[in-house]
Amino acid sequence: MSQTRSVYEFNSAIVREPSTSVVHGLRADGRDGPTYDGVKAEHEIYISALRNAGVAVTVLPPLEAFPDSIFVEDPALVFTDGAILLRPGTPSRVNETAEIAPILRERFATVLELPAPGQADGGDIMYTPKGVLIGLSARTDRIGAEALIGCIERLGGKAQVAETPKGVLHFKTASSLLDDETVISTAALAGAAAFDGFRRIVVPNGEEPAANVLRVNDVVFASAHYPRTLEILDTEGYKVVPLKTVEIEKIDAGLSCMSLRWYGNNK
Ligand code: CIR
Repeated sequence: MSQTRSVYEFNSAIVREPSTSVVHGLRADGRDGPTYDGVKAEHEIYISALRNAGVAVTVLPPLEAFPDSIFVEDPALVFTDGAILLRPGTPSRVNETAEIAPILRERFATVLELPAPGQADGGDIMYTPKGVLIGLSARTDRIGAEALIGCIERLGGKAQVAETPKGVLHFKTASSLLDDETVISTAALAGAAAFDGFRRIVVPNGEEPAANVLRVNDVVFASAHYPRTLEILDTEGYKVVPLKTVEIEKIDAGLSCMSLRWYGNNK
């Protein structure tokens, strides 16, 4: 991969407007779902935050048939040198890939497809300067992860498999890259071998969802309602953009899932 810039330097992103069916988005427990208006409001502020961070954002129309399709991070992976179409690991989301495929083919000269029968969700995939980490989870199986390593290598990158703690939806639900040397995670992932060589910041107990932050250029998007994590990030010198995630958290989502981001001239 001809990437000489930071893996969190982006000038392009794709997002998808929530559909009214987002109120039926997947969630692990029997909590009430979000309201459409609440998700829409959080999404609009998120788009503004991306634009304020210097990213050109393409907004795709809503897909009523896919309640979780606002989470465009999951059906594909994008890099400066190409894109990879994934196979999401839950039946209601598998066909989101076909919806995003033509959009990516318009923008990237190389678009690879994850070979069958493996499955992988973008939420399990973390870009780091040392290579891509692929968390195994209920959504990303070993066959999918190994096939994905092959695809990433074809694009000139490297990747390795990591473990996602039990009961956690995605690897990045519980961890994120903050800068070239630092990751933030829940206590459950703090000792992960995948993070050897990284400085580690651990979110306080009770603030686990705050581990899903999104570094975009010189700012860090973080959930607005985890005050102890916000204070740690501030003390560590990060330029934090607090964003409300109350509604999307009701369907097990965080800040990284709502965009596909890359650096390129292929917007
Ligand atoms: C799902 O279960 O697929 C959605 N309700 C949430 C997806 C969140 N995506 C992500 O963290 N990358």
